[in-house]
Amino acid sequence: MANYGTKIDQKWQKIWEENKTYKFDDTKSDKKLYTLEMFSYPSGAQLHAGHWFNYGPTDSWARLKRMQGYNVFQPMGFDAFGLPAENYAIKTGIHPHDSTLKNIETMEKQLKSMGAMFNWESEVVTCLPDYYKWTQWLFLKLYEKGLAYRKKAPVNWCPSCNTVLANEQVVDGVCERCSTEVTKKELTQWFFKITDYADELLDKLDDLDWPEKTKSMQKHWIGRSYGAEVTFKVKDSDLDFSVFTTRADTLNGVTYVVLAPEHELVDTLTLTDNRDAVEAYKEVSSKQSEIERQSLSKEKSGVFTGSYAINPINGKVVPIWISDYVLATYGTGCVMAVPAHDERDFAFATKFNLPIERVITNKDNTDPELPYCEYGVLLNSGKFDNLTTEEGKIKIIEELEKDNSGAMKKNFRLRDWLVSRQRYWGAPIPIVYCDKCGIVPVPEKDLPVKLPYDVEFTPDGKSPLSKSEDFINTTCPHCGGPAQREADTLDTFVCSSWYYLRYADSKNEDAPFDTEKINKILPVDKYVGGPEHACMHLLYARFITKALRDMDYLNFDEPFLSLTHQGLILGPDGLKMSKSKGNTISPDDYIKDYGADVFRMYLMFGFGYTEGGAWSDDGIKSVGKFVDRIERTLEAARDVISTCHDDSSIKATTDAQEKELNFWRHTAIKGVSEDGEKMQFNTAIARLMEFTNALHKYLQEPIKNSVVLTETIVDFLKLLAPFAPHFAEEQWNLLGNTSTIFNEKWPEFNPSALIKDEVEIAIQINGKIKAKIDVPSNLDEEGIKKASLENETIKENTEGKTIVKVIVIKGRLVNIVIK
Ligand code: ANZ
Ligand code: ZN
Repeated sequence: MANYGTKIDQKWQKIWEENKTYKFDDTKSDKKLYTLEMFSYPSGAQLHAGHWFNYGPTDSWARLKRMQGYNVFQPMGFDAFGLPAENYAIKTGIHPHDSTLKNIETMEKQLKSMGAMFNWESEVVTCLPDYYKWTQWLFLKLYEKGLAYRKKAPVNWCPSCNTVLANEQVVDGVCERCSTEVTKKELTQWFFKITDYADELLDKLDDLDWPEKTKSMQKHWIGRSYGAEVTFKVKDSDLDFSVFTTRADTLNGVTYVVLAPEHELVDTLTLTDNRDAVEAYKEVSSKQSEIERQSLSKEKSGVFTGSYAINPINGKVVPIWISDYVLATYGTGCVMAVPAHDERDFAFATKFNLPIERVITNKDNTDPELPYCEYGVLLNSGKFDNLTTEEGKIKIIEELEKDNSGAMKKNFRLRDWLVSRQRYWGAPIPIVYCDKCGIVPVPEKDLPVKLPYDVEFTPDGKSPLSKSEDFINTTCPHCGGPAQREADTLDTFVCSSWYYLRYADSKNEDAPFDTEKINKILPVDKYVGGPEHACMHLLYARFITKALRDMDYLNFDEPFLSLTHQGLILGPDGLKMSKSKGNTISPDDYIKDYGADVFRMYLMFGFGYTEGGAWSDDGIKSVGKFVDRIERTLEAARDVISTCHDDSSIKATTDAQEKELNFWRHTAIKGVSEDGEKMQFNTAIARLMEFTNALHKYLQEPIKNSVVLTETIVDFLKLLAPFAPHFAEEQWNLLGNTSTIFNEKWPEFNPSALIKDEVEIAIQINGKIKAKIDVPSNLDEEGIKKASLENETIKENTEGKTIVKVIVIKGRLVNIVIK
């Protein structure tokens, strides 16, 4: 095997490091390019194929941009706090701090073996005090601005991870980490007020160069709907409550109202006779997940409170029920039920024999079957009859506004971000509770609030830090009296919500970052990572950027201008890699055999970057052979060049051969530049393969032009360099160059070289292709006809037949009609 393996890798990695080849010049403001890959969790001790697929091709992209004159910043670090590291520690019995730092060391080594242009001098590790000090600072700033607050609320609880979860971490009713069914718990917790930014988070999505699917997932998650809040008075009482509806047009069709079982008025509205049933129902529904409760197919259940409400539009009296299909946390926690025009209300009314009143008909006045959930024309709606539903909605809200019984209202699905975690391995929340002074933020000068090392961290539902006397007991920063520290730690997504800012000024000891500095380096121009963070990390980071902007710490609106999700590399069996299935691919073994470049190039050539696919050993073998072939070809080329120099004579090739070589050279320059830019690495590498073939063919010619040959391999190596950095650097060096190829200018293609002098013509007989021939592109119709009929295959096929007609389509096709 050729010697482009680990030895060459290490040689160049060392030289690049010593020469600081990839150092980012932060004094230059021109053509800065911040390329960022999602940093990894150091939970398992190994870098896997997925990391490689994220980092390798992105690095190639960044190298290409560098050669195009960009000043590239490509930092790397570790998302080191959080459940994965803690669970790993629990499994192995090693303290999370020790195992994490050890894993980081291993992963750093592996990452370095990739030979990526990472700016290691800007590394961040989120579990180290010099980082989490500033995560705590961020918390304090949000607190100062009223964007961090504490409240008692029913929260998602994972009984297996023994901690609360943010809404975003509950997927289809189960914990996104361990798939355990999530339950509800009433707890006092810290929240970040991300809902303050709901509108902007939604509206600004349109400006971003992000995958459409990710944008639409975020849009849906934020879930803005326009509707109305309508107030119903309780009959024989001075109480009232509001419902949120997107269909105010149906107000005349309300036949009952429903409160969520957790609604604060339920107890007051429940009459003595109904109390037992209501209590029993509340008990049962508290055990259900939101997903179960919202399921359309679920049999409807509920109980009557005994009280009635008054419809503000027509004074009609309707019963007040409770049911679990109404969620406490959405809208106002109660709905006006319109069984004629809403499926769930229809099912409920049918089951409990409640009246169903049609208020919408088709535009052509044919009464559609109920429930009818589309738009149409109003009827049974008094003075609003005959209005379209769209007009009716507006008119009815206007009517309600007159006596303040209703108003337009925007509503969001997005909830505030719950950031407290009852776990050990996270940044302590910098808050102190004092009997006298209440909630007291830790002053900035006392940061970091250090995470103590000696803590019993096996999860049991209580915050591990609460069991550490030394940590918990402190003095109040305000009055100096005895006080207690907050025992919860921060959701690890808080750590990762701002790491891309810290990279730009990672050594700053006086501040999280210098505003002037980061305004120069940020926003991130290209962000690459998995799609699984659409509604978590990517949303949180956008929120934090906007919040810091509003505090004047930065001057940009969005953290990540352009986003790409790499696909998933599957095991050879086409299934997701997992240790239990035994189908994982360990990059290290392959790198030992093939070197980092072949591994990286296979990932780029074997898969669509955003698609991924199943690993194949044959695939990497064939890329290995390709690199072998390049090496042999370049060696042969160098031989030719040096013998020419020896006898100091420049041999000339024929025009046609040079033209042919030039054609493939410029086709490759164009293709690699355009496809590489779009991260279409597989087709970019295919262009390099064609180019290699052309080079190889040219070298078979008896006479060669060494000037042309030299120019050509210089371009070839430049085009290859982003994809096989060590190998290309070595070959560049063998050509006698002493400085790095990555300081070279990217070649530009010459459009005139792309015009081929010959064109390929397909020859058909009675419409079926029989042969293909190359003819000069300026050959006239007669000439093409002649050349076609002289072709051997055509001669054989037409022998003894009558040629009725010959149709020539210039530049493409000849059709011979025979009988
Ligand atoms: C009356 C009505 C009539 C409704 C009709 C729909 C159709 P989106 O679009 O998702 O915002 N709703 C409001 N609060 C709810 C809660 N806490 N739990 C369950 N359902 C709730 O949905 C808004 C609609 O969902 C509202 O409009 C309300 O039902 C229901 F023919 O009000 B509608
Ligand atoms: Zn105090």
